[in-house]
Amino acid sequence: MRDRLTRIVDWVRRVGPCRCSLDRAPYNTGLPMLHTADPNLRNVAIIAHVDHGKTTLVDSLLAYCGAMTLDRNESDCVLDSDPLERERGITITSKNCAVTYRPTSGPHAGETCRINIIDTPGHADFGGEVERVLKMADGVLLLVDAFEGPMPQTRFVLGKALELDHPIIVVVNKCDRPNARVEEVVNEVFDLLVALSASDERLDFQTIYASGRDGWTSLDDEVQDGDMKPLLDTIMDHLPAPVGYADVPLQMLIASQDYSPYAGRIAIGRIVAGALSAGQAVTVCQEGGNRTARAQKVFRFKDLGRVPAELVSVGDLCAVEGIGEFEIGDTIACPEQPNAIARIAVDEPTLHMLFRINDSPNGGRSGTFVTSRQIDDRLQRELRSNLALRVEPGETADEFRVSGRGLLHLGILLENMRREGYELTVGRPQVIEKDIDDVRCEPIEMLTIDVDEAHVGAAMELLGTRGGEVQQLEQRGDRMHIECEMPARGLIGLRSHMLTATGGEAVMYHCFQRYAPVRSMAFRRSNGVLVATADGTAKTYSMLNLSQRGVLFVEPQEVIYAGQIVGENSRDNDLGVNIVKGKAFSNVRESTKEATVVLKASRNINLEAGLEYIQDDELVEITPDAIRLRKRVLSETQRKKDARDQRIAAAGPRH
Ligand SMILES: Nc1nc2c(ncn2[C@@H]2O[C@H](COP(=O)(O)OP(=O)(O)OP(=O)(O)O)[C@@H](O)[C@H]2O)c(=O)[nH]1
Ligand SMILES: [Mg+2]
Repeated sequence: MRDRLTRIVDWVRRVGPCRCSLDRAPYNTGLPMLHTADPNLRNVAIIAHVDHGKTTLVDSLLAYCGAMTLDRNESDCVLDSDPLERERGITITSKNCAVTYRPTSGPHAGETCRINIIDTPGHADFGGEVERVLKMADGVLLLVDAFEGPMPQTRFVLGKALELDHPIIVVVNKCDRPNARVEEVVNEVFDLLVALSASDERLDFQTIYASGRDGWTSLDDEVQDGDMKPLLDTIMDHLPAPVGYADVPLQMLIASQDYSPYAGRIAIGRIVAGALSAGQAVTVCQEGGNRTARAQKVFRFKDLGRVPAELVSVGDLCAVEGIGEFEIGDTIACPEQPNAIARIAVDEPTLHMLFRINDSPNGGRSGTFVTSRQIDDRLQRELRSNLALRVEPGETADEFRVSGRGLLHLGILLENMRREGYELTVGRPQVIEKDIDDVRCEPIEMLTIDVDEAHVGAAMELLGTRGGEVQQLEQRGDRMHIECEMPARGLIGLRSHMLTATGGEAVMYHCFQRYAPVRSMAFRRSNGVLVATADGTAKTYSMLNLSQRGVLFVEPQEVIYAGQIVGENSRDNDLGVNIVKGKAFSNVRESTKEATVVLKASRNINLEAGLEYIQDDELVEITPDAIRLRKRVLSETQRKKDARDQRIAAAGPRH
């Protein structure tokens, strides 16, 4: 018996949780068929490109099942609960929730069914988050905007779902849009599945037409009315119930986490084998070795929250309190047979940045955490939940090389740190190159741009200057849709230029595609900067004069230090300026009448704009109350000396 159990556990461990499906039972292992854990349970992840309406649809499902009341006049999604998510209108971390549903027809009529729902972020930079939570699901809802159709991130997340062989329900969402192209979009999804080499079974997908915002779903593309019942029925009828062995030692894969000020860290994951009861002694299998602990409280997901459970069985998702420190990817197992499940692997980062202490003259004025040790601790904490992040030591003890999936990925981390009271300076984002077969390669991204016809020329020209290769150009409604392959390097700073070139009309997204040999192309900002040469407060008198030379980034009376970037020069060279000089007073009465002059508005530099703007010799200073740009070397004399040395070195030795 023990031998059989060991074989079963070994098998589950080898293939991982997502291979445990009825049709791929381990026949050739001589083991019995896996049995269904709970026939009325479903675990479903919602995946899509950014803004295709995932969270809005989950909100509607929760409201329909009575988990909450929905205020349709409220534009924010209830599930996007983090302040930063509400501010930006995007999902940053995936969320677990569950609905209880009683079908009135079909095989489950009259039974109480439970559906665990995992809402995922759609932005490409949070792709790592999607990759790991997909392991908790048995099937996916692939949402596609009825106008936009499949976009780069649709391809990425669908590829990940196919890798795990998850059954798919395609939800054509936003069918209420006046320019919806429902039939074409379904065909495009089919083509995408073919391009991703999906099996015949996956190509035979069920389609639902929906408007998550208006709260209806339908099996017929002609019917634009109803409620969420068709979708819930389709989930129950077309997605499999979880399967697994209940009578084997416990294995739970930690795929996510939460935090409570009372209970500390909470592990969230799926019971892959066996069952977990509250108060049970467990072993946490970690990379560095095993550790015994007690699962003090165990919770099931219910509505928007969690409810305590005595026992959670195989196939279910749960949250566990009181097991102490853990990492995402660890396994909670039973102490008698502590077998770890293969760790969750996510794609590599594509961008890195230098994080360093804030050593500018203004440093330490508004932040609480300013030392390199505090920054290091915070980054180490982030690593536990942010699987796509990497942190390596920099050249000095005050620097860290932080790598992530994109500018937004690292930008959100910096914004969170800033709000928590950290101060730091960061360098220019750099793409991560790698050697493949002795050839230096750089990441290439797939960029899509939707723009009105009048601005196509300007958009294409800009793409050309940044190394973009247009793959497709087609008319969609009254707009043009451009698909283009572009080195990730060319994307840094592209958004603001694209918006300027297209009069704010362009909507663009990008997603990692592949690595390709480095193309020798350097992008420099076309304008130089105005750099302060003295400490003090910015004076309106100087600002009036300087506004002739370019656009200023600072406000009157702002505290300035020498080496701070105070504006953009209208020419291509950097210019030292004295912005702190006031008007000299004298005893002589001026004969000219004071004229009323109006100072041009300054350009507001936010965190992401700052990161996209700076060059290699510049830094963004991030404090809880300000974002400033500065030169890495603050002294003008030193900068000139360094530039001269560089010129001499570049010219080579004299003969
Ligand atoms: N017309 C229309 N708009 C919708 C519908 N569903 C969502 N939206 C709008 O689309 C925008 C994005 O909705 P979200 O639910 O936040 O999209 P999401 O896919 O969760 O976005 P991320 O999590 O950031 O990837 C919001 O402005 C919604 O109001 C719909 O059915 N019809
Ligand atoms: Mg969302």
